[in-house]
Amino acid sequence: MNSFSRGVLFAISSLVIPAGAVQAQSVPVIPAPMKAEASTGAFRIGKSVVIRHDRASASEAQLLGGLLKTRLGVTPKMTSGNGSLKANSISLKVDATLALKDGGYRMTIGPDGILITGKDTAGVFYAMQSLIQLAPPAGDARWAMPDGAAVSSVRIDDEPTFGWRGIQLDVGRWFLPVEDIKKLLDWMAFHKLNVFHWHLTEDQGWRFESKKYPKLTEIGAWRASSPPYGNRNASDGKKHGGFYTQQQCRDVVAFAAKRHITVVPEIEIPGHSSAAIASYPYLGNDDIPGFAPTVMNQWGVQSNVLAPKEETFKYIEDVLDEVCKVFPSKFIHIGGDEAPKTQWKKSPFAQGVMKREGLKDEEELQSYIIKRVEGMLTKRGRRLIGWDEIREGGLSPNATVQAWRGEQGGIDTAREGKDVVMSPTSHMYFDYYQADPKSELAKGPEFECIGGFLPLEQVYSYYPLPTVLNAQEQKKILGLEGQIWGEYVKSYEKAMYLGFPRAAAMAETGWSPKSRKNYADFTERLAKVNEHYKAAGLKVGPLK
Ligand code: TNX
Repeated sequence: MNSFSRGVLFAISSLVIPAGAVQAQSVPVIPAPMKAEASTGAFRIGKSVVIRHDRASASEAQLLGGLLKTRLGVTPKMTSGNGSLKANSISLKVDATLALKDGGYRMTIGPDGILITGKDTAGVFYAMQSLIQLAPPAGDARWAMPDGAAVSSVRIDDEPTFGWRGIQLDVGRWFLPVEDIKKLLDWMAFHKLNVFHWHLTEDQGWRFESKKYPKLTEIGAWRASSPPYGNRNASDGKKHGGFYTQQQCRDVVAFAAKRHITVVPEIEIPGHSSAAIASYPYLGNDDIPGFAPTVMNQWGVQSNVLAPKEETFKYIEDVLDEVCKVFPSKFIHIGGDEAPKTQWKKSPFAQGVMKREGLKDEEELQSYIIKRVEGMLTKRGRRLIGWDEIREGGLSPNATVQAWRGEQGGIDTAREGKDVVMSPTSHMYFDYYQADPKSELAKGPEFECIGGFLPLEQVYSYYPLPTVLNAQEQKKILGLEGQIWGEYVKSYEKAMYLGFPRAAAMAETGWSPKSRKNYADFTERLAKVNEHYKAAGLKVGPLK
């Protein structure tokens, strides 16, 4: 259908379809709301608009005020209100009796005012995000009109489908400053995403300040050289690094919390640990020939893994203690992926531990380590989440598994009655090419990706509930998470180019009822949502 016939169709349908019967699909919001009924007229948001809020919604009102200030040039007046429809007002309130899931909301937009009722403060916040998407983009001339910008009348009932709607960002490979993290968090919030999985340690860099182990950042946060875009075997000869102070991490946590995003930190154990072992060589398998750990300058799976020494366990416990004090999240991610067993095979000490503990192979040694780490987290009231390799050698009693090598690890975990987050490479790896690699690379070496091919439609097509699971087992699937691995992500701009709009496609799966999902309709809404990206100067990937 060309845009002319679409226009005609729209004109006809607005004549013949009575108000109230307009399909939810036509509301240009991503993720698509559960239910949306458009009606006639509009509310105009102008400089004189008032934000009325109950006590519970004070923080949300502040944020809405900030969003509107960017658009109107002035901060709207704020006042307390009991949450009834008032002329020229946007009213916010929480009503825990609302018959919607947590995070759900009802929003009525009409000429007489806007009324937002959240099941909780998250619900109020999500309604605001829908409102912002329905309004013209920041910088649009309509905001400067005498009466302000019009937002068409609609009534929305909305709630999330999955509780875990995440993005993982790897800052171990390339450090990104706090300001960039905050911008990403704002764009996640825009699409109602609620878990920021912050991959803080890698072979190529340690990014979390430890007061007890200062060398982790004095040494571990820096590498001598990196592969440049365009030649993965070469070296740019430039020192690279950086880390977040605990204060900065707390600041990010608070910023995220206001946006109803939980920060789940990841500290990699026992693999992907070259930077930690380079900082404190005693943590590694220092009894093997040729042991000489360094912060790595190349990508790929590295052989350095933590040694199963009591001193190492003490170190892990100390670091996790600091991590738990800074990050209040229920879940702490301990990595667990890609830990080669070569060093343990060669290390007399590791072999001795296996004998002492009656472990039949190195997989069981890995499992022994993870179980002890789980104990450290349980003691602190936290839960362990790790990549699906933590299943090997036996899964810890209360562990949650993030499936990445396909869905199988997630399926097996759910069958054991344990929780799962789905991130299969086939659909959730946003570090893969989103368009033909040749055409991407033709735009410049900075468009290089690690490999793979994951176009938008494939992300959209994913559904994280494998049909081989029964209803009870499916309940163990907490949700899904898109991965922005960092090898080829040197900048915020690249992270956003790879992350969006694929994160928007994932958000719709995570939030909207399955029955609302329709790719053609999604891309039509995305074209409108892209106006918001563009207005903010954001360059995202292909929109189809
Ligand atoms: C595998 S996924 C890794 C990462 C890489 C990624 C690149 C996972 C748990 N480990 O270390 O960055 O592939 O796609």
